[in-house]
Amino acid sequence: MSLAKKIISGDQRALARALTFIEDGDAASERILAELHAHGGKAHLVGVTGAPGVGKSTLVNALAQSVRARGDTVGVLAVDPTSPFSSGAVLGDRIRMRDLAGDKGIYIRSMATRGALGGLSHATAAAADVLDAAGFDCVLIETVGVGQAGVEIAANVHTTIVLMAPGSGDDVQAIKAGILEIADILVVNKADLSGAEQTRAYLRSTLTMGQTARAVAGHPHSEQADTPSPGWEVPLLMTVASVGEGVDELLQSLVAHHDYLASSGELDNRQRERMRAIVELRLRNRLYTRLVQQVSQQRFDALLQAIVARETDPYSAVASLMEDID
Ligand SMILES: Nc1nc2c(ncn2[C@@H]2O[C@H](COP(=O)(O)OP(=O)(O)OP(=O)(O)O)[C@@H](O)[C@H]2O)c(=O)[nH]1
Ligand SMILES: [Mg+2]
Repeated sequence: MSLAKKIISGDQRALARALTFIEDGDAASERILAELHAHGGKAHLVGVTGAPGVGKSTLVNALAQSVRARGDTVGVLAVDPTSPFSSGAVLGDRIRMRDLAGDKGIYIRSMATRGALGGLSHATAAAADVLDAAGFDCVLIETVGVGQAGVEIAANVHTTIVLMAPGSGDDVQAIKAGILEIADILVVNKADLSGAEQTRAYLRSTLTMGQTARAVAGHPHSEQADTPSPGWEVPLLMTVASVGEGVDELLQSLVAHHDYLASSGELDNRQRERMRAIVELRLRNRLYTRLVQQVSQQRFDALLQAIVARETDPYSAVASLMEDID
């Protein structure tokens, strides 16, 4: 039986092997992903992002159990862009999750991205597709919301949960980095700490400003001006992930967002954009590989030398290289 068939039949060891292939950028992953593709497209893909230490792992852990309690199956990916090793927190969660040992309805995996083709974002998308094809109803993906990684996750999922915590000043930084724009659901975690209410009030006013600005900017010229859709108002929730407070409400918002996406046609749009990103990245990689195969190292080095010597420029050099490939 092929690895893909084993994955579809619920073999979690096969699933783990496929995810390792993806992590390592192993060529075998392409074949597996190709075979799995027809079986995907059913899972609700959810990204959870936020600054280091805001409680992402703790929340994902609690959310996963809440999803299970509802009777749905759940796959969890903790993606670490910085370290080739699993972070302590994730490992700790894994051990805690052993309480659920024997429950095939839950699968947890932390992923680093050594050498994965196309980097973190691509490996994450591929891993999510594998869990989707394996039949999990919900796939939760934790990424640290620092810089690009935080923003890129949104392109890989259907619903993005942005997590903040009181008192760190991270909220201001995050807002500057554009993290609010990608939030479908905004959560203030560590609501048990002082300052949570101020953080909520601050986010509330920022959200309201953003939504007003969008409504004004989008009104007369927007394509949807004459077909008003109910739209989605970003909920602002409070949680204490460490004791599971507010987690059921968060799950309700997740389900509501999925319903909104499905009924508004936005789910189809997001699926298409995900596939477009995957196809474009593959094409870019393949074309670049072809170029590297067809242009000799000497030719490349000579051009580089000429650029450094200012005898030619990078733009003409690329144009000239493009003429070399068929
Ligand atoms: N007081 C309080 N502490 C919390 C809460 N949620 C999580 N924590 C604690 O905050 C710390 C960080 O939690 P993690 O879940 O590891 O945070 P994270 O965002 O996954 O961290 P990284 O993956 O390292 O970025 C841990 O000590 C948690 O126990 C909460 O709601 N209230
Ligand atoms: Mg974590």
